[in-house]
Amino acid sequence: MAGGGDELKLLATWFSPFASRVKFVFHLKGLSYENIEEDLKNKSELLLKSNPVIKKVPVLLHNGKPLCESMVIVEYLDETFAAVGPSVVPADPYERAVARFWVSYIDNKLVAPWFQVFRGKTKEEKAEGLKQMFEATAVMEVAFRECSKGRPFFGGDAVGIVDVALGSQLGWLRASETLSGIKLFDPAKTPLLLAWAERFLALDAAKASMPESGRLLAYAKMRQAETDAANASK
Ligand SMILES: N[C@@H](CCC(=O)N[C@@H](CS)C(=O)NCC(=O)O)C(=O)O
Repeated sequence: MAGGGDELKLLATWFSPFASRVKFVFHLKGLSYENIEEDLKNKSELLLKSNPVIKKVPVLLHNGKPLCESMVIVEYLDETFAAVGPSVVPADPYERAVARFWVSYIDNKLVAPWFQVFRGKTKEEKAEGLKQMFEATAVMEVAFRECSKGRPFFGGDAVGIVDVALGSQLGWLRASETLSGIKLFDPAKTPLLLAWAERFLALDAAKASMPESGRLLAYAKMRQAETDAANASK
């Protein structure tokens, strides 16, 4: 793998879809890195020192210098190692700005409501989260048509930052679908996203960066049971 001379360490947890975004770029570019597995119930001094503001993974340590927030790290790696492997950030300023808009939309309108469904305290809260997720998925179907212009990815012929942002969430989205029996990506309503998801998951970088589906499903089941028990006792 490339990246010789640079020390790249990633503070992560195996199940984190946000850490998967960064791992995806490492694998896509063929950059060597050291994965440091965090226990989020007992965060290390290194994590607390490196990300004192939000105290979350992923954190990149580039030659010892910390950087937080998954998509900030993705763009930083893309720029810093521009000469190594494929690029995920569009070179054209307008296309770059549009792609960043969709990344922000994914985090605010799809991922945030998903947390509400998973962790919501009441049935109403969960139902509202689910409604918002379906609305956002319908919007992303149209966004895919517009961004891809008939090509395989949001980024066109190759994956871009929108693919990385959404694609790395697919493991959790699928685990949630299995647990709830509710399909978010639907052959009738979101055929383009359904086909895109298959394409994304078939990429070597996706296989190398995303959690194994059986292990993730067991973990999601356990977390769901923990959350339900905590809500029931309130
Ligand atoms: N917006 C952040 C989200 C990161 C995040 O939520 N990480 C979770 C793991 S999936 C975490 O570290 N949680 C620990 C905590 O909430 O204390 C990013 O994109 O990096």
